[in-house]
Amino acid sequence: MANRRNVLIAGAAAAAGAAGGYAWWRTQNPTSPAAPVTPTTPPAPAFKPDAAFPNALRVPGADGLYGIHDVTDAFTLAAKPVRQEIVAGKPATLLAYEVESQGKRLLNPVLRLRSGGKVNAKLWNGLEETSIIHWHGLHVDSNNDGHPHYAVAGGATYEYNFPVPNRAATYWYHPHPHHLTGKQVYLGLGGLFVVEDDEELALQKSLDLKLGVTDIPLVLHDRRLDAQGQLVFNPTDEDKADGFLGSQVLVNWTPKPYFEASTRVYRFRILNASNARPYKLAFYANEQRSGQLLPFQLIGNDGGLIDSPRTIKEVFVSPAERIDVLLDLRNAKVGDAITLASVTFDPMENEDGPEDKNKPAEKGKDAKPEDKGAHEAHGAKTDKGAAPADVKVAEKEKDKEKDKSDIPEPGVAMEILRIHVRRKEAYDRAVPATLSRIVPIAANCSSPRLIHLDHVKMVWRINGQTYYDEKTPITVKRGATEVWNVRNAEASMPHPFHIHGFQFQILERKGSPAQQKTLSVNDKGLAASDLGWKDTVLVWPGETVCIAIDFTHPFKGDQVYMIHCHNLEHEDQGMMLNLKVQA
Ligand SMILES: [Cu+2]
Repeated sequence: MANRRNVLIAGAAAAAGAAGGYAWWRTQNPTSPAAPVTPTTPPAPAFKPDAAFPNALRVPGADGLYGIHDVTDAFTLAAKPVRQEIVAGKPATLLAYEVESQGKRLLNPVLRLRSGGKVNAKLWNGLEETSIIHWHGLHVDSNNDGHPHYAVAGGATYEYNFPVPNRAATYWYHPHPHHLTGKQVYLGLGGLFVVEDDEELALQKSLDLKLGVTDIPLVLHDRRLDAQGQLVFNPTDEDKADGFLGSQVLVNWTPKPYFEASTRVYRFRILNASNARPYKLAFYANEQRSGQLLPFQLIGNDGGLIDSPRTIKEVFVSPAERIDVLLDLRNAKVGDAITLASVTFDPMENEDGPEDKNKPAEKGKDAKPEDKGAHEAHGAKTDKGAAPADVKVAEKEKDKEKDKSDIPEPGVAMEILRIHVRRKEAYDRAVPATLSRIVPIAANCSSPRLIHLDHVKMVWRINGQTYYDEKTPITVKRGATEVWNVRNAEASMPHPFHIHGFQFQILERKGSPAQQKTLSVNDKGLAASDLGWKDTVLVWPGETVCIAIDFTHPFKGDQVYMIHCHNLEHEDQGMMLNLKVQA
């Protein structure tokens, strides 16, 4: 079985190379050094990034912003304002977690440790307001979870002491003080928490992956920057209701970034750290912007590796979700350019109810030929036909854009990262057919607990309720396996639903919009990005997502966690409830 899968993957790549089919467009590139006329390979021509993406992507390294910190001994995270360039030559004020380690200064470090390892960390709050750190995705007790109840004042500290039993995955950490999470995350606070185990290390070895070199975290933040390169955060009432959106997507705090690659397999660990913007991520060849999307392999989600690689072309990633993907550039040519983009979608596709929707063929009849150009200009054409439904969306979004200056509405296409293939590399590794074993939680959706996402008098609520520190409206028994139907109202918005302290499994999507159904990989309506273990799930208007959670834990006494929408403006306005796990 393993061999057969390897053959299929290798075969597909070889066929694509021969036929020019899947991706590797065949435009002649005069600067390509692929066919040297002299015995010595000429030096690669001077590299000039294109004007649209002029800045080298910041990647995690030994120090500075996103420097890698291997967690061994106790350390202090100082949350404070720092001077940091976002736009080159324009130092900006950013909030960051500063860690001093072995003479190095790290900001928002990538914390890395082995599964089963211990964290002994002190938060020093150097802000002029309360704060607390939430370890997003980690299975810890309430004292260490970063519940807003434990937020500390400026100048105060909070001690964290916990083991990390989680399997290998890309988790993250960010502030969680009530009413202030959106602002503090937006202004810079947050970082990745990479857990490794034997399975993960075996994968790194088999694919020759190295964090920060060929295993690249991509943290997506949509942000508004002023002419001085400073972050702008001034939410209006409308922004508070919808979520605060940026005008451009920064990657690892790099605006308009490019990444130089060689002809091999790259891993991208993508975190959507945006306050409110969901993305529909895809790769396409730069010269064929209107052409087909490139396949890539999804290998993991929020809670780590899935069972086996899934070849996909598009994936929704809502705020706080992570995806782990492989991009195979073995058949690319030096000089090729690939773009990572968010392609067009309709965040409100289902708002009139799923019954009237999911009929792309009928919608298609309305499409006018001239719409196609506008669609292609958005770089959003898929290989699933002309996608005329998307054309109308693009037009609708364009109208909205006019109203809202330079802030693209959710679902408007945005280019994110340019990847330039710069070097030939001999690379003969094969992607393993089996990545992990996911043991399904024994449960079905027959008698679920209902979690209803809706608004009351235009304020977002869960089960009609808002957040009170002292109230615990959701109580479950320790050790219980619960099944929840997370149902979003039709007249709603996409809500990324997050549970603290426990990874869950998605059992079924019901009443999904067509754009979600199209990505299904099984008869339960799950996309590849829904497989395996999750801590956050995107729920569309009119949709119900059935999830299973095992509330087993090793901690003493009652534990109080939370459930909330990870649109940070929704969370801050109270779309959040305490979740008590009763001993
Ligand atoms: Cu929400």
